[in-house]
Amino acid sequence: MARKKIALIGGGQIGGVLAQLISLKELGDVILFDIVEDLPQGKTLDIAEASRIDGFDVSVKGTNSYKDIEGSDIVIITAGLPRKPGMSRDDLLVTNAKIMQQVAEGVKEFASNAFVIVISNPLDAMVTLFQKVSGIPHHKVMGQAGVLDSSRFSTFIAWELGVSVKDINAMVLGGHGDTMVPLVRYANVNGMPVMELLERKYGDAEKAKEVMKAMVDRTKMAGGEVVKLLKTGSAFYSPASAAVQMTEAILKDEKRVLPTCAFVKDQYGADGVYLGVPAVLGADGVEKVLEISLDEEETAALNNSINAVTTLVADMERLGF
Ligand code: TXD
Repeated sequence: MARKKIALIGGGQIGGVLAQLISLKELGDVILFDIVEDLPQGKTLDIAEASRIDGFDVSVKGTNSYKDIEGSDIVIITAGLPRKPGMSRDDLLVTNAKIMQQVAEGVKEFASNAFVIVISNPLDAMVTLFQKVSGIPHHKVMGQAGVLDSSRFSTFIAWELGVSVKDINAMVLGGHGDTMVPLVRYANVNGMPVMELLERKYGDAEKAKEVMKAMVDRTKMAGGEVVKLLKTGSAFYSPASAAVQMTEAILKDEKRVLPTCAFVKDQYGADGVYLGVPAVLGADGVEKVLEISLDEEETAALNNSINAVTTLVADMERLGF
């Protein structure tokens, strides 16, 4: 079987970690694209020179030419500016939309058969724009946000309960912004509801709710928390790990159920929009969106998030994108 080819558009912080992780896991040959001359070449040379030490054997190269992404099986897009302290993801709209248009043209010309995972912010709008400009079918174009947001939520739960994060299952749906919806009721530790464990820990249902609310709020603001600490950019290790998990699910046809920014048709009260939902990822990309019942509060929160995403996309379209 021919080796897979993975193109990374954007050779900044996330792009660099993606190139390293994909090489370490030998998921395929890596081509790292950036408009900055020599940057992707330098990063990939550095990564390749660790191959003897880490024992991986794939080709990892940098480029400033879209031609080199030709024949890619997967394209992961991080091109665009990250947030600075005090900025919301939506503040990046105009700058990153211009970049995303160029990227979509490049991918359309040279890798229109690829599966595409968009990471650039504002995520939901960027995925929508990329799909529109590239014309690549909806099931092959998705965004990464939920895997990371869910991992953040899981990490906080594990710390709070003093148990291994490996046993936490918690999911975040909705858009990748302040309106995201951490699903508290479904969060569990190997099947045991997190809320019950919190109630037992504190012997007080009200206190348990308070503690959970703090974790939910921290999850929603987790990106901003990192931005505030880094001061010069946003999270990059964890978003790269998240996109690699999605890439692996597709390349290995794993049928993983991962919260994905996927095109939703008449599910969860949304129709014809990209939204964070539980999706089955396999050899056909987004193979299915799984629907679960939501209570009144969860439905209201998700509707609020759908509205935020729709408004942002409408703003983008009004700006001529
Ligand atoms: O979970 C998520 N989805 C995210 C998304 C979590 C964290 C950060 N997220 C967003 O990813 C962030 O807000 C940014 O929009 C992207 C990329 O973040 P990163 O930290 O990697 O940003 P960098 O280091 O600034 O890298 C961006 C690179 C940089 O090297 C630029 O030269 C390049 O993008 N760039 C371009 N590449 C290709 N084509 C064009 N036009 C272009 N313009 C800039």
